[in-house]
Amino acid sequence: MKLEATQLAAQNAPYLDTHDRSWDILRQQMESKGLNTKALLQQLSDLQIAIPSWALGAGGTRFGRFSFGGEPANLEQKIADVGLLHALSRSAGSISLHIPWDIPEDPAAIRELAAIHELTFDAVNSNTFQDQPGQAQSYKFGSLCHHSAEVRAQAIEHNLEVIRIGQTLGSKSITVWLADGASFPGQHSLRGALQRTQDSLQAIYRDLPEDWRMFIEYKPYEPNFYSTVIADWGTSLMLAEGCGPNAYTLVDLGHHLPNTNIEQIVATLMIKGKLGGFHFNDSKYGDDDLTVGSIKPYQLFLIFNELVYGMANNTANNPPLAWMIDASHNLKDPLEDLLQSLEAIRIAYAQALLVDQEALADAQARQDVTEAQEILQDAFRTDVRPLVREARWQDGGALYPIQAYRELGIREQLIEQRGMHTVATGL
Ligand code: PSV
Ligand code: MN
Repeated sequence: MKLEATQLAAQNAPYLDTHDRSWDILRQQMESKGLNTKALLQQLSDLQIAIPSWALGAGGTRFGRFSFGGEPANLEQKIADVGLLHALSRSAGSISLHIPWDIPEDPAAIRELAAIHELTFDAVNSNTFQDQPGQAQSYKFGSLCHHSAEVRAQAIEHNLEVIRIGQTLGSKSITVWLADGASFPGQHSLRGALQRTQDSLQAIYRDLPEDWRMFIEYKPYEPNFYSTVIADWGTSLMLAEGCGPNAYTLVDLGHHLPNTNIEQIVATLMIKGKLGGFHFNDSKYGDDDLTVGSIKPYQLFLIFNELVYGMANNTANNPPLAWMIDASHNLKDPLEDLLQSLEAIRIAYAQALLVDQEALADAQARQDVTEAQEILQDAFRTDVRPLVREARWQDGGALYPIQAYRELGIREQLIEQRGMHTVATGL
């Protein structure tokens, strides 16, 4: 299923007047502050987010899974779903695949299909946290950190295989997330596990194509509950530095203990030129994988404030970031949830672009704490939705993506085409 421009134009028509009125007010307000609205629209339009192939179906928890019907059953259908998101939002221009869940049988045909939907392939993800049927060695006690050289060799080879698959699709990066760790004190040597992980990552890095980047995720716990080998950004950074210039740390917003100051981590990594990208989501307690911006929108804004500053003052030559969502949906229709996440990301970005950085630096220099807070919150409390909507509309998307999704009966059509009981590969 593919949405045509004419369908969206007809869908937008009745809402255009209302949108125009709110956009006029905001535009005048921004221009009176000396902001360049044309440049802002361009910056928003340029922000494209990769959709994770594993988030297009019902995620579920270990206690249950509730289907939505019409879920994509294969890679072609996943691409079609991301195509729908991109047509509606004009901000989901790529897809991030997880191997072996998404091995393309005919890469050329898959590339062609993606091009029809105006999509490219972002980072490919390896999976050494599950055993696959017929696999010689088990990852039950770790993969790249494992005590056994055979297990490590198998895990290294899997990552290289993921890179080769990514190359057939035009990907330029691999994201490595390891579940490796221990659930009980004494289970393994903390030092030995870290050392072996470093060696294994270096072995993968040695074969990384020159124009590729390797992203290393970190996460404090789950599935292991006593220690995780790559538990925090510092360990990830150390391992990335141990690999070489094309290895970077990837920040998944859900991979922190409660109340961690993520914007500070972002600032620190950018100062080192070692921030590779993001997995956006939101959480209250742990790696909850909830809709972006649903729990802590101010944190998201503060993260974007650091990003906007870091991209404008890029002294360490941090390369362009990989923007990805990593979410899971148990209650909401995944496509509606992803549309909400895409909107939340652009809203936070737009708000951060409004921050008067000069005035903020000045307030900081004068130790005017009150004013510094006022400056940030003035931007955060601006309703930038008309700006985000205008950027999307100018790019040919829907003024109101979720409303359009519902009014066009997209889920109903997907159920009709694919049935009620399809199950997407993924978690
Ligand atoms: C792990 O929690 C993670 O964030 C990693 O990115 C995985 O690859 C992804 O979730 C999907 O399971
Ligand atoms: Mn992740």
